[in-house]
Amino acid sequence: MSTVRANFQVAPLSRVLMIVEVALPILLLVLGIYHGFVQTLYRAGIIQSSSFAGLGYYQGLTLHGVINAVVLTTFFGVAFGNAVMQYYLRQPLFPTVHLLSTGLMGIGTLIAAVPMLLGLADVLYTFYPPLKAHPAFYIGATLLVVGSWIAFFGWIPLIRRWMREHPGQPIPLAVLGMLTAFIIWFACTIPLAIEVLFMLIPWSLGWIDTINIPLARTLFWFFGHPLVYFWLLPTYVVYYVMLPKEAGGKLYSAPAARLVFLLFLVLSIPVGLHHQYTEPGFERFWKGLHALLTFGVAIPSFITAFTVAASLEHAGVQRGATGLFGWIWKLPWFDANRPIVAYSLAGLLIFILGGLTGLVNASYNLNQTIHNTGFISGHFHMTVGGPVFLIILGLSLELFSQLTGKPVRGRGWNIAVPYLWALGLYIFSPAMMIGGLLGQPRRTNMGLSYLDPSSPHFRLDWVVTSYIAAIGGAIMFLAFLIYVGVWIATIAAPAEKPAGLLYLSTAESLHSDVPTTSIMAKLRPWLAIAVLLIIVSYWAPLRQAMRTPENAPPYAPDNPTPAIQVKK
Ligand code: HAS
Repeated sequence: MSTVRANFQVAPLSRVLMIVEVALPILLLVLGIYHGFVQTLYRAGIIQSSSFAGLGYYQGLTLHGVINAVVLTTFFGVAFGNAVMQYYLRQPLFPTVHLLSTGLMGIGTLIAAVPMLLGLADVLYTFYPPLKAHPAFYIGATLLVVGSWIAFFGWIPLIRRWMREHPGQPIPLAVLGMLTAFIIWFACTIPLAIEVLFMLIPWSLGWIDTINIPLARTLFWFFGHPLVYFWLLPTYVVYYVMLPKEAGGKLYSAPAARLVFLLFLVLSIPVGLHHQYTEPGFERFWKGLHALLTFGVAIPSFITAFTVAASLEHAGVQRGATGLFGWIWKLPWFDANRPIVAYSLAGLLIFILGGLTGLVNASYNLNQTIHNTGFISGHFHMTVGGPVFLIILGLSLELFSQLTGKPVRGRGWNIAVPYLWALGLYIFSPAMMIGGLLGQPRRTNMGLSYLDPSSPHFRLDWVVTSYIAAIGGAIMFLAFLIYVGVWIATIAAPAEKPAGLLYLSTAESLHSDVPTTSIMAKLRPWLAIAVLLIIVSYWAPLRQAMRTPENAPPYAPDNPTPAIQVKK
């Protein structure tokens, strides 16, 4: 694997647009994280209303999920992709394409934010029916997605040009990682576009009265699970490309890393029915097939666990470690000048439990116990809320610093953030998971009678797990406040370097990279298998979902009765 060490000077327009791409979602995150924290307080009965701002439970939960899981991740994916393409391909972005892409994403976000803030879109980040939003929510979300597609389309000519100019070299690993992330994203947002354009928007505009819920949900989960790998792959790019170097060593195997990205391309999509095990209407065989493929998509993460651990061991040995586990203590856990190490290591430690609980979810029988319980919230906070979120926090600040030339201020505080967050998460998520195993639902606004000792529904065990989760939530909130403080100090600092000098540290590989003749240096065969698997796994379930009569009226969870929601 070739390494690039020189800085890359980002063009002035792209520099401004990239600042918007990293800073806007971090600003919105203040609202998103706050609403997560108040959820934990509300569930424990510490506050009576779900939000100090007086919003409804589902309204706050929608803001929390949409900002944290959709807006932040999409903006970061595009910003990091833009950085990776410019840095490794040594080419500027097309200015018009960049402007259009960031503009559409920003406008879409603002359009979707209005109905969410007005309580006209309490549909959660999963937004499938019978929950119904104002049309502006769907239109805004569509613009956000289209903007991210445009960024992706703009990278393709740059990659092709690089390949023409570098015959005999496989594309840089980071480029492959971001390319696979966006191919997965593009492919999985097509069924979402079908659902939104042909079902949800006409329904919310009142052109049709009822909607086929199983079909809408199937199209949503066709998108919804690959989505999580769109979130995860930029994190894996950092673990493979940047972390080994920052930790003081080399990547153990570039070919293994390439295989991981290609396996995700093949296996990320045909697994969505594992979110629908409990739903009727699908023959068991198809749920079983999706279960099998879900175990398949865990394999690239297992390969990652071993490859990243081997790379870290190599780094520890380079730093003088001896013995079987001596490398662990030699890693620069607390080096304030290498914050990406702290953000990565904390994330990896979280992902051990986050990933393993995914395997529990994937098991058809175990899923019957934990589906729709707090266990699921425990799982996804240790995945998207763990490694993914921490890499987004760590790198957003770093990119902002490079794009503005301002040094990161409060470096010691900065590296405290991931460890504090991990501590809070290791309290919050297991409490949610245990609560889930005790039958506690993942969401609730039904009066919380389990908190009331005089109620026949009183559940002391749920009270205890909710309190522990609130303690974890408070620690996570504190970590985020420190992070915001570091951002404010950085923004206030005067620039010390020229603005827009991009630098992404890049590890060499211990094992030589693949030759261009290798199947691992080609995309087409993997794409062909991916398409085949999607057709095989989704053909029958989609037909089975379409058999269901279209008969469901909308439902508003925060406000179930008003006439605006139930069309007469
Ligand atoms: Fe998941 C539900 C199965 C991974 C996110 N998942 C969700 C939801 C979200 C989510 C958001 O099968 C909720 C959706 C909703 O709102 O309803 N998930 C899996 C499986 C995996 C998995 C099998 N999920 C993720 C990732 C996510 C994510 C990644 C976000 C980024 N998930 C499910 C299922 C459901 C589900 C069911 C539906 C449940 C239901 O009933 O509703 C796998 O990909 C996980 C594989 C990962 C591993 C871990 C590898 C470990 C690593 C760390 C190594 C550590 C090192 C440390 C090297 C096997 C890489 C070294 C040591 C030092 C000392 C430094």
